Amino acid sequence: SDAPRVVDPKNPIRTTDPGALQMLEMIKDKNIETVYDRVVAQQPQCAFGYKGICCRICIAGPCRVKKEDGPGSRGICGASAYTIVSRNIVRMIAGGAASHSEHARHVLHTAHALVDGHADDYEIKSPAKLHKLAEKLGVATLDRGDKDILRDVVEIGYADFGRYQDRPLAFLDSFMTEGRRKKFQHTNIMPRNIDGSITELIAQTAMGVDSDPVNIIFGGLKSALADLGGEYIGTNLSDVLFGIPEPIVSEANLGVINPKMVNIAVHGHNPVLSEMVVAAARAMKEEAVKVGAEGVNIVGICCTGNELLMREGVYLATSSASQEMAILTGALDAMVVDIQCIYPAVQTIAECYHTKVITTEAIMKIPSAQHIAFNTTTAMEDAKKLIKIAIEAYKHRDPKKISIPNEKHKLVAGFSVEALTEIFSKINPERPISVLTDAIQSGQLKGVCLMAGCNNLKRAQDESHIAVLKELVKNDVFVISTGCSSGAFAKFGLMSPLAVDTYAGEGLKSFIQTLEAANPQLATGLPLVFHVGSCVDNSRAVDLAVAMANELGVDIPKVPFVASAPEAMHEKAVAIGSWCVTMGLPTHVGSLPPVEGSDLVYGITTQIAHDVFGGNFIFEVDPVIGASKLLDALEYRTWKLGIHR
Ligand code: MSK
Repeated sequence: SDAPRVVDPKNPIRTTDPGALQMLEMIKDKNIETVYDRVVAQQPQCAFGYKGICCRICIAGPCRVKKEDGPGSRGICGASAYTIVSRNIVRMIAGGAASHSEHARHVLHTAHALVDGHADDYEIKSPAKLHKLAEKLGVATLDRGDKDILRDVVEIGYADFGRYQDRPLAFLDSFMTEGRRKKFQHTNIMPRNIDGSITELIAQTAMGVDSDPVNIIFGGLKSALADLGGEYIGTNLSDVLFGIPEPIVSEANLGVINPKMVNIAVHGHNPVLSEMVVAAARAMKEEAVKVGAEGVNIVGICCTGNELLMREGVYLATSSASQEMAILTGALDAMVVDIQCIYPAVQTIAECYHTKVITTEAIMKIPSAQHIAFNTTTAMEDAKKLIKIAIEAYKHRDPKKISIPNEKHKLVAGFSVEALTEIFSKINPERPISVLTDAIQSGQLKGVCLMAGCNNLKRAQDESHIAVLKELVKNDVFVISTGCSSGAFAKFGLMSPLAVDTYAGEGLKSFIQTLEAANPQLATGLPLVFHVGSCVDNSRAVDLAVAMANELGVDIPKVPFVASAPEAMHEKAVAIGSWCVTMGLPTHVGSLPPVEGSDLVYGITTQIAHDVFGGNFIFEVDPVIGASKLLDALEYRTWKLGIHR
């Protein structure tokens, strides 16, 4: 096998997160298996799978491309490496699009139940967002009640899932530049619905259907855009129901787990349940006090954590790869999970402690974990049940098992595009986004980078996120972040205003200081990196790129805007990266997806994509080199805009 051994046996420590490292030290003699052990045990990983040249689409296989030519160079049906690699990778896009869209569908169902009077625990928290959204979608607002408006918006959302007429996805089309709209139509990748795009892609890549890698990849890109449509539904309707994020102070890393309180981790992605858990926790403080605790402490993990951090200031305990660590503190009384990125192993570890793992969604159960079906009609009642289970578990804590890392950092989060626009508007109320584009045109900033994505233990956890960020900010790039990339920065104290002085280049520092001076109401100051939300909130980054394109009078491929997922892992990250490319963004990925088995597919994603869409993948596992390639891409774009430095 020539699969790269990604874990150096001499240095098997797979995290750089200071909280996780402390936790591992605390449990080192306890013989507890974690993800950091399992990734080592998986080495070396399968070379065929690694390169994407293992085909398991029919049960004549698995077929593996073993040779350069001859019968061993193809699958039993004759499928070439390029067909196998392209089919495999686009099926990952389908998985990602399905995940984001199911999340969106749940939020949509909740909004639908609210307007129909079946979700009394919810409300329209941001009528302003509703009206803005309605206007974008062409829904009339004059002399209409908010629930009536929301009903029409929800209908459009549902139509986007199943539209059969030849019209584009409203929750995508309405947010695009004219240039992107035309490009998607012209390349035949504009989806007309979400469910159909995903189904079509699975059918297209079934045994004996499409073998043309270019056609397969374009089918994948259509699903990637359907994924973005799902993200737009998820983000916008969550803002309507739970409020538009505004700058908010909080703390992150395992030290936010409080030994004196009933601790409940909410983990996954969907705010529909977790927002209720936060409200129920506030209402049930006295019940916690009755068992000797000081109250109920909700902490977040992964993107459920990000959703609550952005809107409620809930502490972020940790991110994806270190999720088991929260249970190992011995002071986590319950872990309430919804969907996506939840390791089944959390239950195995919880069984060594008093911690209750509770699943809540019909499509997400873990053997031996408790399941409480969450229902929007009985949302508060369900949330209270969950809190009661945690309070009961608190009584069974074993004080000898409690060891909480002292690692935690202050942070400022909550930077929706609306919040950023508001901040910029204090300098230029007429054209707020020009504050950002003018800073780029004057050379104060080099451009903007979206940092997104997961943890992937092919390199030590968070190492690449931190290294890429430090290179970018040192070189005056304005960085926005989502998902577990945000989690990394928050846990390391890099989402704090204090980090600006230490890490920002002179241009970025002066830009942030100018914003702070114009916004004295933001008493906490502004951070080094701006948290724009969870995985679905990558749609906010597109909103910012579109606003910049409109301000500059160009299409997105000309905007000095790049993206990076230094530790991409999930199928959702494959979908996000793919639509970033169609959007015209140079997109760095620091963990190689399985495309190296076909030079043709590799070339399409890294080069030909650029000719067609103006964006392309930059696969680079070395984070410093990856960052320098992003800086080159930004420099090229500023030069093309006529900005000579
Ligand atoms: S949680 S998809 S590991 S960012 Fe959104 Fe983190 Fe990636 Fe899950």
